[in-house]
Amino acid sequence: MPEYTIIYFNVRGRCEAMRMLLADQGVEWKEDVISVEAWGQGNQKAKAVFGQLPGFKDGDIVLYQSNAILRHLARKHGLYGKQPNDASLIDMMNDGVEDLRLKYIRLIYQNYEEGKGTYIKNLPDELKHFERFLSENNGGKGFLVGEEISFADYNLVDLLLNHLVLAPECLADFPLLSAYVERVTSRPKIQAFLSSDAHKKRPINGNGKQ
Ligand code: GTB
Repeated sequence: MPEYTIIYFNVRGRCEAMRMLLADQGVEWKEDVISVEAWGQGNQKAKAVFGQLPGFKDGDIVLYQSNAILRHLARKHGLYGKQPNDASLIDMMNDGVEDLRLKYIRLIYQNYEEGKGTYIKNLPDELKHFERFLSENNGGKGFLVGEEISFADYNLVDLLLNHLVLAPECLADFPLLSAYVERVTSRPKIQAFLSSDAHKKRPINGNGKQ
C-alpha cells in the first residue's frame, strides 16, 4: 500500500510538481480525487486547515499548503541540498517559483482573455531571473542549487512546462532554462510519468484554460 495520498481536484495544478518528485524518487502514492461537486457540499472544505486543497496524507499526518507538502517530501527524500547553505538557497528559489505561479494562476483564473498578451510579453522579465541564477551553478548545466535535484527543481520545471503550453516559444531566448527543462524531463522516471495517461489526461487547470 502506498504510504502517501494526494487529496486534490482532478487537475495538475498545485500537485504536478509533487507527483513528478514522487515519480522520480520511485515512490508510489494514492490519489484521492475530490470532485468540484463534492467540494461544493462544504464538508471537505470545513476539514481542510485553510479551507483549500491540496491535502496530503503521510501516515498519521495530513498536511495542507502545497509548498509545505513539497518541503515535507524534500526532507524525507533528501531533496533539500547537501551543503550548509543549500536549503536556504533552495527555499529562496522555491519562493521565486511560487511568486511566478501566483501570477500564472491569476492569469488563468481571473484574467485570461484580456491578460494573456501582456503576460506573455512580460514573461522574459520573470524568466531571466531563473536563467541567471541557474547560470551561476555549474554554468547552468545542472540544477538550481548544488549537484543534485531538489524540490525547487521539480516545482520550477512543472511551472515551466505549463508556460510552454501557454507560450510555446517562451524559452527560445533562454538556452540554459531550455536545456534544463529537457534534462530534467529526460530523467527516465520523469519521462515515464510525463508520458503516462495519468499525467496526459489530467487537465492543467480547473477551468479548461491553459
Ligand atoms: N496556498 C495554497 C497551496 O499552495 O496549497 C493555495 C491552495 C489553493 O489555491 N487551492 C485551491 C482551492 O482549494 C485549488 S488550486 N480552491 C477551492 C476553494 O478555495 O474553495 C486551483 C484550482 C482551482 C479550481 C480547480 N477546479 O475547479 O477543479 C482546481 C484547482
